[in-house]
Amino acid sequence: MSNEQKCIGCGAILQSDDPNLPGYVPKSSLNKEDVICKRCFRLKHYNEIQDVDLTSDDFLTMLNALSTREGIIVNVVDVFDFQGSWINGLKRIVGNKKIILAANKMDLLPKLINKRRVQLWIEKLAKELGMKPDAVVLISAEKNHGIDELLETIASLREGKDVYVVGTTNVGKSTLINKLIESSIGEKNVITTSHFPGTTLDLIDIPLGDGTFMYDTPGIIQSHQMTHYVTDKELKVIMPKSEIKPKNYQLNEGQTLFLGGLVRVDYVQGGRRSLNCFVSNLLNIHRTKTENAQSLWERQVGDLLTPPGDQQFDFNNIKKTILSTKNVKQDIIISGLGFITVDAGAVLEVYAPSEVNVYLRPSIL
Ligand SMILES: Nc1nc2c(ncn2[C@@H]2O[C@H](COP(=O)(O)OP(=O)(O)OP(=O)(O)O)[C@@H](O)[C@H]2O)c(=O)[nH]1
Ligand SMILES: [Mg+2]
Repeated sequence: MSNEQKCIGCGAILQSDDPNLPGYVPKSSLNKEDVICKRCFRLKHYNEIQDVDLTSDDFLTMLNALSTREGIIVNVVDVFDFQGSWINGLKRIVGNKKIILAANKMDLLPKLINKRRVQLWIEKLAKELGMKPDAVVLISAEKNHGIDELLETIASLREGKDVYVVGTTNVGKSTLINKLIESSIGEKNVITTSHFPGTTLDLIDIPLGDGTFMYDTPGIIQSHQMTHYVTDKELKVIMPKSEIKPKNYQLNEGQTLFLGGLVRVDYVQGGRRSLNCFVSNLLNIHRTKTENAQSLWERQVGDLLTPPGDQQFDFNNIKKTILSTKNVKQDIIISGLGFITVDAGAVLEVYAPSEVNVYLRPSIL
């Protein structure tokens, strides 16, 4: 490892040459202990993000560098956006290491949901996506649930090796590590966390006491998530913070639901039925007739149908996805925004910004 000093909040190498680049601190702070950079300071105290020039490829390269090191992997995924927070080919990227899948943000799912079923559902999806994890643990880093079980699982699998916590941006890697630090030395919020994707910028090492380390890593950017196409203010509306209260709508064919003004869901065929929406409690859902939907969207985006604000919504960049639930109950996923549970036998058309993934998966319920 280099002996360059790093920001304890985000892992960026400290420098005092350019305030606009990662790791900036005034010269006078450079040689102090436990320094945080200007960007982390502003994130922690004002919740303001300073953009950096690192790309998706830079972060993948960092992850790929783990392949030559010894260690085990804790892959944090977001249960609310499981496939959206999946890294394809992770085992290949990090070298053939043991993988613990930590399914985070369990607190967002309705409490009535059966944990055992969620566990099996995750194991099944992981298998379909080509991974056979050595363990799956359900956690909520924020609420401190399942953390002891995760620690025990790590202890039983790591055989004295380092532990790398990896995942896509915003899944809660740093929040999780903060909880682990807090439970061992009592200090709170050592690492910077935020609702902005791309908070952590480089590896951050946390000593485990026996000469080995746990590492926080920068998240891999998933550009197919809605979170990348909204403003900072809108991000606060669409990112759920507490247990989601599903909103259930009884629809007839020819009716449409708007999720804010970001997504239009036309119910085309399948008789009267319910669409159960799992999105942030702050996101407005609006029902209308499909025949009026497009003109309403264009007139009311940014007003009745918000977020987005009207200023930047691009109607030329909308993609239509036709979905049919065939013979089983399924969830329509709108990556980074949420999902809608629909029973068998429905045809729907979903309009969303063209970069955002829209697809069906077996229902979590
Ligand atoms: N509801 C809920 N939110 C969580 C949980 N864990 C983290 N979050 C929130 O998710 C957001 C991202 O958390 P971070 O810990 O910064 O995520 P990260 O994976 O380190 O993100 P990057 O550093 O950008 O890769 C923050 O707004 C957290 O408060 C959780 O268990 N439940
Ligand atoms: Mg982080």
